[in-house]
Amino acid sequence: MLKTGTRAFVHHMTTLLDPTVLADVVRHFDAVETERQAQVVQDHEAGRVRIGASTDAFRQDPRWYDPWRAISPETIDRMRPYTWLLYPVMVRHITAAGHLVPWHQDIAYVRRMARVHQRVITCFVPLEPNPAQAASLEFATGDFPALDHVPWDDHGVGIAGAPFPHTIHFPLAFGDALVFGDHTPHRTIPAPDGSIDRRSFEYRAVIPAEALDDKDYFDLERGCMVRRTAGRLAFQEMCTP
Ligand SMILES: O=C(O)CCC(=O)C(=O)O
Repeated sequence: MLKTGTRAFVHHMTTLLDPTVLADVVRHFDAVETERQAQVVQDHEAGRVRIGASTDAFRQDPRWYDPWRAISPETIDRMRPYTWLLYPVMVRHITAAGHLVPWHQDIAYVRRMARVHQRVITCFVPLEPNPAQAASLEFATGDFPALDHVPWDDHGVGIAGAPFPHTIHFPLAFGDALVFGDHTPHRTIPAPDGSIDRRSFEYRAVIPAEALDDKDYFDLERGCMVRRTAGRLAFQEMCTP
């Protein structure tokens, strides 16, 4: 169960997702990446590709939700009350210094979206076989209100300077995730050997009562996509109500 009284937190969740399912998903990632990343239809997609993020065609693959389809009740409890994942997930393959995301709070990114959720959490899932030796995330420790952000090239916005004296990062294993609140300042850091070549997913999650109408989510409890319209729940794909 995650706390709701603070929006500045980070948890290293060991073995959150089944490494066998995740490895299958990574094979699919490698198989479709080149073709899907070439499908740049809108300007904002070109900007995303420039920072190591993904086109809509790459993001909108339902297989990215496979690691969540048959999870145990204990795993759902670890994510509660944030049990609806936004669709589509953010997919990244960073390979260059310009792909490193500057210090930011996710609330600043969320507020730039077409439709704004009041509060989200992020579940960062690294896809490299040994994530501890790959580029990762660094977090500022402490409690934070929503901080000022300034414009930041294709990344959109970032926090200026190097403002955080106390930071932390985590030795991740394949199947682990980092779950953090939308006031938690964080940035991308290169691998311990200085290299930058990392695939990852960033799932954003909300409390179902705080979900938006007419938008798709993946419901961890039902193991399928759901959507609420005028307050009524509609199920998609193979879903057991
Ligand atoms: O994937 C990264 O390196 C950065 C991700 C990030 O900043 C986020 O999930 O908010």
